[in-house]
Amino acid sequence: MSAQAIPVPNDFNKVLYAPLAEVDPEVAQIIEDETWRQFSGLELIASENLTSLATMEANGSILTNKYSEGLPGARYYGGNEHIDRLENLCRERALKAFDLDPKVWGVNVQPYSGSTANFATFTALLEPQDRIMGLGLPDGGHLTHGYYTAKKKISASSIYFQSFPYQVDPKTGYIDYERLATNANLFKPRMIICGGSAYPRDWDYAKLAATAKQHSALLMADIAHISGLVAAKVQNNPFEFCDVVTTTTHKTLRGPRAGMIFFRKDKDPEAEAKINAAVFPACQGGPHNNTIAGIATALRQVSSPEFKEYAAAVIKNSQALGAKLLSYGYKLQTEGSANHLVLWDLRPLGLTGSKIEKICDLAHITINKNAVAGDTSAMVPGGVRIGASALTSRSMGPADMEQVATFLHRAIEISQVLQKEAGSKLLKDFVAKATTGEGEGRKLIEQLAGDVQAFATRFPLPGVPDSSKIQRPAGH
Ligand code: DSN
Repeated sequence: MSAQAIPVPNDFNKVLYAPLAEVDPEVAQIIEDETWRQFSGLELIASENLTSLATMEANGSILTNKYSEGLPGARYYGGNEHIDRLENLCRERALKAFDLDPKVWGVNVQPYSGSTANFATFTALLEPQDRIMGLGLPDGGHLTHGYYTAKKKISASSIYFQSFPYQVDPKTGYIDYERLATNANLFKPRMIICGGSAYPRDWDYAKLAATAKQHSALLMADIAHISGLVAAKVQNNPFEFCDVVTTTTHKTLRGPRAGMIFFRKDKDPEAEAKINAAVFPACQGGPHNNTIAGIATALRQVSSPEFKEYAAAVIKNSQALGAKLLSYGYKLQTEGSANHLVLWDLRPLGLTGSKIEKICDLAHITINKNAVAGDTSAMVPGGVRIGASALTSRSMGPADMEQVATFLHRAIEISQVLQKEAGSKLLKDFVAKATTGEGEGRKLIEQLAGDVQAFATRFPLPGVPDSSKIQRPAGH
């Protein structure tokens, strides 16, 4: 067949064919700035990672155009023959990545995020006002596991369900499973939720399953943070004990931003129908097919031997960073880490998480303030959470993580100088000195920022085929 000439688009449609830099220089500039920030800084947010070029290509593809409410083979729109293939492939890869028997487990890959995956799971398996127990937010749990305060029900999971959190032992920082069991005897939960956002240790699913069984409660694991480590079998396996497992896809799993729900089909023959109906139409509309393509691509990588090496390296790196911080005499919750993160208790230093987050930001080190066990005010968290997943994706090893810990140590020393210079403990005075002051503290921040950039730019940035071509944008 001879090639036919395709007419050029008419004037008002020309915009549909031009590259971003041409049609929207403002957004293009923001992307360029953010690329430089990711390349020239140290990304230590425990819930973040740096996904692959292939995943980004899939995620930014033409699949974004398609509506496909429903499931493969049963859609509310025509034209879904390729989307059906894609979603089936993604589901197959999801089960394979976690080594799950498709006769026993099913998966829904449509959730837009971890939060909606969790709410859809509650919608599917609970009645309104049923009782749930999850790890409390100030103890390292996640908002969506029933968080509320004395004044307000914050998460929808506490608005529509009765929530009674469990806690870590404030002395050790480890989950207090015995107290959980005692409280479960009183509260009689319908569901126990394992999983957290800032818990540096592995989970004893067998213990939680025993407590759940005693009350005929469902056991759910939200493995958002650790799913890459679970898939690589370098953490305990929740699938052995849980009825339902949710995850995000962009943390240790290193995919695009989304969620998944795995459900056991053999114990509850209706689980599949209930979960699927809860995702759509109960909680969501059309799936984001471009994202599902990104998940599928990431899951293919997860099943590779290299990913298993990556996951093991994440834990080694987190432990190397923790050990170096401990060697400076700092206090870590649980004295270290068994996964991708450490939780650093700053209270013995007279510093707050907000101050260290701010100093680190000024020095191109990205971390987040976080409550530590025993914190009395959620507004002034006493620690910071530090994760190793993203820097491990940048090919850093334990010696590099020790260097990172040395930078963090300098950030602490600088904060102590600034605190003295500010003459008060107020955050606003501290920030003023850190940003506009002309004292020693400000000078030290600039030195640290320079050293961090020089170090970070030695490592490649995933998703960018040739990092040496990344330009420092004007004004940075
Ligand atoms: N916001 C994520 C975290 O930082 O842990 C969880 O959703």
